[in-house]
Amino acid sequence: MTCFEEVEKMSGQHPKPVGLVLQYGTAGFRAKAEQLDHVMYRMGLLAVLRSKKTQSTIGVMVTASHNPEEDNGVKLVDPLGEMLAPAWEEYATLLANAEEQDLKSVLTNIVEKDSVNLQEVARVFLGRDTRPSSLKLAQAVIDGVSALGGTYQDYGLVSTPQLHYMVCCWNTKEQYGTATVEGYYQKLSLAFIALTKQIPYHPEEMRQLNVDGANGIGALKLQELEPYLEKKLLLKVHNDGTSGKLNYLCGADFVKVQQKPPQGLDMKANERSCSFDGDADRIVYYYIDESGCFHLLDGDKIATLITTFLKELLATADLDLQIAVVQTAYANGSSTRYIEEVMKVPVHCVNTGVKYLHHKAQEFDVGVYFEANGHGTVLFSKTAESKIRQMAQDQNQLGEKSNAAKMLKNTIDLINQTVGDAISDLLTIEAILSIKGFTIQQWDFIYTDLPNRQMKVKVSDRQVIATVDAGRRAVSPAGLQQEVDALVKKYNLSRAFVRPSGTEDVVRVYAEADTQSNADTLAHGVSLVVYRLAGGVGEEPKLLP
Ligand code: 16G
Ligand code: MG
Repeated sequence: MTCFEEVEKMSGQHPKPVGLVLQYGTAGFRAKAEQLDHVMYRMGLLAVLRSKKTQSTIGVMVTASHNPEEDNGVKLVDPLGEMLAPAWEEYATLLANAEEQDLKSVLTNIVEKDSVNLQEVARVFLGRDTRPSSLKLAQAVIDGVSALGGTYQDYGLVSTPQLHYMVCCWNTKEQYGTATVEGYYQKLSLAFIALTKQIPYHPEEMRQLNVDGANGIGALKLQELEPYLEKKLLLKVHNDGTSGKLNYLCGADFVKVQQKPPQGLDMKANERSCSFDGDADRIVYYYIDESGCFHLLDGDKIATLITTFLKELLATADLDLQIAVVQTAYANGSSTRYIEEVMKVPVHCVNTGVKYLHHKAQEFDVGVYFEANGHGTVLFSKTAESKIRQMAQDQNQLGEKSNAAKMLKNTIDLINQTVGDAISDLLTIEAILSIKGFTIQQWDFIYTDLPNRQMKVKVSDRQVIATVDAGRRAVSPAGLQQEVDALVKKYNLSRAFVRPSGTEDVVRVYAEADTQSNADTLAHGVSLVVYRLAGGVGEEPKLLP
């Protein structure tokens, strides 16, 4: 195959560090930026093959999301804006780890196994985050795309969800929207303004929202969006990247895991604030009350708010559509109980990782999925969408029913159905709060979170831990789950689980219980069990001070 000659020639400029083995994990490849040049080049190659195979445009996003600034990563986006198909994740891993001299045969194997027609044209959409290393790594992707004769469009600095959106728009012949960043702002802002049309302008302090941009791409993109919002929403963007470091002491992951406000954001009591992560596909809200106590409104609270809103609208519109919520093991027990028992909406628990939630949510007319960490969106089935659009257009429908259908239609247009999107989620949440006239406290009081704690344990090989039941029970090493169960029994309203991280070389421990101190002690106890039975390395886990 002559077309691989150029690939081999160019590959010399993107050498693979000897002995380096990486895996296409939960969210693509992630590693120290200086280790990734060859991976980027090869993902450019793979994107071309995937594009030929699907006869569609494929996305390549250069980002390591909430990881430290020194890291980087890459993920591929499939034709409708979904995550890369699992079989191709394996190809990605094989390709990234192939020694120089085997590159050609790995490519040939993929082509043969998946019957890729090399004569097809290939097109790749490329995006990158604000990391200093991203520009050079994006160039390596371009080299890969070009070496295999593909064409590309470089969108430059975009959020991950913007790239997903663009890929979906292009491949649906722009039915989903216009495949430009302006098209994205226009679609979202029009839907936001239409959704909140009947609400008079609230006083300025209610329209104001503090946003911690994690010193990343989200801050830049929000500033571009703001003029489209006609002052219905006043965004005060902090950690906008002009001075601070990406994700350092700020961002959604920091706030969620540390359960405290980010640095660089001076909040007054009861002010509504939120944080994005480094590539703007996660969002969490929070506030500080009059006594200085910090309150976090995470993905579970967001899912509850959005589901309440949608369920009420579906009832008012008298639309018989099935709504369900998809969560992971990290969902706070109080949220699951509230959604199932009070709201009477079915909840499904799946493995950690966006692709699992997304996939499950596709089974319902209206599938709301959120990870506790703030990644989530709503999926509407084709049937649901057409019923809603039809009713919204129907001149014979009057009053409340017609109004509810129109609001549902605008919500469909506002939410990014390709993937969780901090900007689109922010607008959806703000619209709902504004329509319901809710303060952040009223939203927070819907249910009370169970105190919880997350810890990490370093072990020599985290793969010794195998889990079942959506990551909630460990089946190896032997005896581990029994010891966890025994510890859990000692507390009230308690729950704990351990799972190997898909993005870091650690085992994660989660515990919740009736009080913070019980959750802390339980998490610590479980961490010690992991350390002892799963080959802990370094210092023993310590109880948090
Ligand atoms: C990635 C996943 C996220 C998941 C997290 C878990 C995507 C796009 N992102 O960030 O959904 O919650 O990994 O990380 O799938 P962990 O395996 O290290 O706990
Ligand atoms: Mg992210």
